[in-house]
Amino acid sequence: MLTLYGTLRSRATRVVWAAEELGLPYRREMVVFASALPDPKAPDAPLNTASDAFLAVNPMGQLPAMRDGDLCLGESHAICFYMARKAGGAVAPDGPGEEAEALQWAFLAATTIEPQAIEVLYTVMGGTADSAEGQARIAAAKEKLVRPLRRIEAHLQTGDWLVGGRFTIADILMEETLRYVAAAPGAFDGYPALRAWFDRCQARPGFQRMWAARNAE
Ligand SMILES: N[C@@H](CCC(=O)N[C@@H](CS)C(=O)NCC(=O)O)C(=O)O
Repeated sequence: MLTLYGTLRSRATRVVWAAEELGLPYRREMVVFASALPDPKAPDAPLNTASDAFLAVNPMGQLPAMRDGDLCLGESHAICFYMARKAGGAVAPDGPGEEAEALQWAFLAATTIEPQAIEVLYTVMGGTADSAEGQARIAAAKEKLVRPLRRIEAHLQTGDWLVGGRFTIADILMEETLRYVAAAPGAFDGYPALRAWFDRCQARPGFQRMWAARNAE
């Protein structure tokens, strides 16, 4: 059976949510961040991102990772596309056209949106969002997000989902990236269709199951 590695306090949320939505059987193996341990290489240390056993699966030492037989993958988007191809069904892109559209949204999320999303998240998590410097960082990130968010807003004005008129992994990958942006006050002000779609995504039973598991960690 396919194994998904990682604490849900990481981008493992998106691969677990995707597996849930795709109806793909999987087992989850907890991997914690090496940075959270006093000595990640200690013999009694829990499986962590610096453990040799984990590095054998993902030599980048990052979460999430996946093993399916001899296939080992890092990179959350690659894992989601692999699982979608394997599972098929309505949540997977259907055919080369839909797959390319889903990839288009996934690359937009990963390359253009995610750096700004991480900037917002780290500023908020670091507790500096209210400082002048933090506010400036968030404002700069939001400014850089105007073009992609307008693009998504315009697309969602014409339909409920990103690809194929139905919920797919494209929605998962985009929502999980924008979830970090949502930490900024008023992040989606001026983007009503995007806001409604974001809420629709989070109302999915698969998201709710994943979120409950994350909160239980
Ligand atoms: N592009 C990678 C990013 C992976 C990544 O940065 N993961 C974070 C957790 S969300 C991590 O493992 N950070 C610890 C580290 O980089 O050492 C993906 O989407 O899977």
